[in-house]
This record gives sequence, structure tokens and C-alpha cells, in this order.
Amino acid sequence: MKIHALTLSILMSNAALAIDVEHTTTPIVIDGVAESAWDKTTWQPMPYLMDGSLPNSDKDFKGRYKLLWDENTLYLQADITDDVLIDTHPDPTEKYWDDDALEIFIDSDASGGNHQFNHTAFAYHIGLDNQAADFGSDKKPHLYTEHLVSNWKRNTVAPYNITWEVAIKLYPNDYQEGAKNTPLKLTAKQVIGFMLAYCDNDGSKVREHFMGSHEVQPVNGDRNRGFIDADVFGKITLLSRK
Ligand SMILES: [Ca+2]
Ligand SMILES: [Ca+2]
Ligand SMILES: [Ca+2]
Ligand SMILES: [Ca+2]
Repeated sequence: MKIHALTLSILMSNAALAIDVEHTTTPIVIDGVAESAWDKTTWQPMPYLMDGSLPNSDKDFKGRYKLLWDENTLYLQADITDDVLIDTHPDPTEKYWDDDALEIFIDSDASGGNHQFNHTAFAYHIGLDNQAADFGSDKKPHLYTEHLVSNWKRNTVAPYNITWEVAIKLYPNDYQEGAKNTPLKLTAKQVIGFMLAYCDNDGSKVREHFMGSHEVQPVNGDRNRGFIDADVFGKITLLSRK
């Protein structure tokens, strides 16, 4: 019976991962404070270990998130519990994955495939300084902070969780490095590749926990595939306008 219950819970969690995203008629203010427009959406979990060790969810790390959309923007609210906030690399393009970072994976047309050194998909590593880094076509890290607006606030009461809001613009598959690129208009029924993760370091030399919203199948034991392969992202569907 125990195995059946476990199997059922895995099936249910995977079914819940095909996420429908509600439209918002009110733009979200990116200030790290959740406004009432968020109330109509449900929380999605981030329970999957992709690298490092599994954290204690009481205070070391726990995360969940919500999504909304309008014509120009995909909105994300993450609710993050993390006992130690750390940013030991002041250069936002240096080892950003070893600082605390919210990592948003976006594949605007769900094309999938290898995106490590191209922009058919993005892996935005947003540091505590709200800068967003990813690899460019020259195989070096670059900032793509202009693609989004990010802001977070830490709650003043235990467990001192963080409300982290991000407004993201989406770009087409033919995004050109260093050129003027026009963000996509979002439309109802659009299907987008999406995954969310958090890099948690609390003082170690390297990242301690890398937790994500989707279960990644390991390749040679490695589940840290999202920054390379958009096939491991989940999918979200934009619901009709209100
Ligand atoms: Ca807000
Ligand atoms: Ca932690
Ligand atoms: Ca794509
Ligand atoms: Ca941390």
C-alpha cells in the first residue's frame, strides 16, 4: 500500500506540472510585495533535487511559485525560504550559480533542444542583486538583465521567507546576440517551455543545493541539465484573457 501511495503521489505531482497560467488584467508591480492579483493563482512546488544535497525544508531551503501573464509579460512570484542569503561574487557574470540565485528557464516557443550557447531558450540566473546572467553564443556569460525586472523582499517574521517577483519579456527563437531584438507579444493558448530552480549556498565554496520545479531525468547521473537542454523544461499554457 505504501508503494501505491508513493506512485500515486508522483503521478499526481507530474500531472500538476502541466501548468495553466491565468491572465491578469492588472499589471503586477515588481516590488517584492504580493498584491491581490496573485490571489487567483495557485502555488506550484519546487521539490526536485538537481545538484548538491537535499536541504532541510524547515529553514535551509523551501520554495514555491506562481505565474501570471499579460500581453507583454510573464510574471513570476517565488516564495523562498533560505536561512542564509549569500552573494560572494560581486561580478554578476562570475560563478553566479555558486551564489544564491533564482534560475528561470524560458523557451518561448517550447522548441526544446540544446540552448547552452544559443538563444533558442534562456536560463536566467537572477542573483540577489537582481542581475540576470546566462551564456552567450561566444560561450561566455553575459548579462540579460534588460529582459526582466526583478525585486524581492525578506519577510520580517519567522521563517523570514522571501517574496521574489519577476516580470519577464519573452524573445523569439531567432534572438540575435548584441542586436536589437523585439520581445514577443504573448497570446492565449501559447505554450511555453518553463522551469524554475534555486541555487542555494549558505557559505560553502560551491553551491550546496540546487532545487527545481520539474523532475529532470539524469544523463550519466547528472540532473543539472536545464542550462544545456531545453527538452528537460516543463510546459506552461497561457489561459484565455479575462
Ligand atoms: Ca508586487
Ligand atoms: Ca539555505
Ligand atoms: Ca525556443
Ligand atoms: Ca542561501
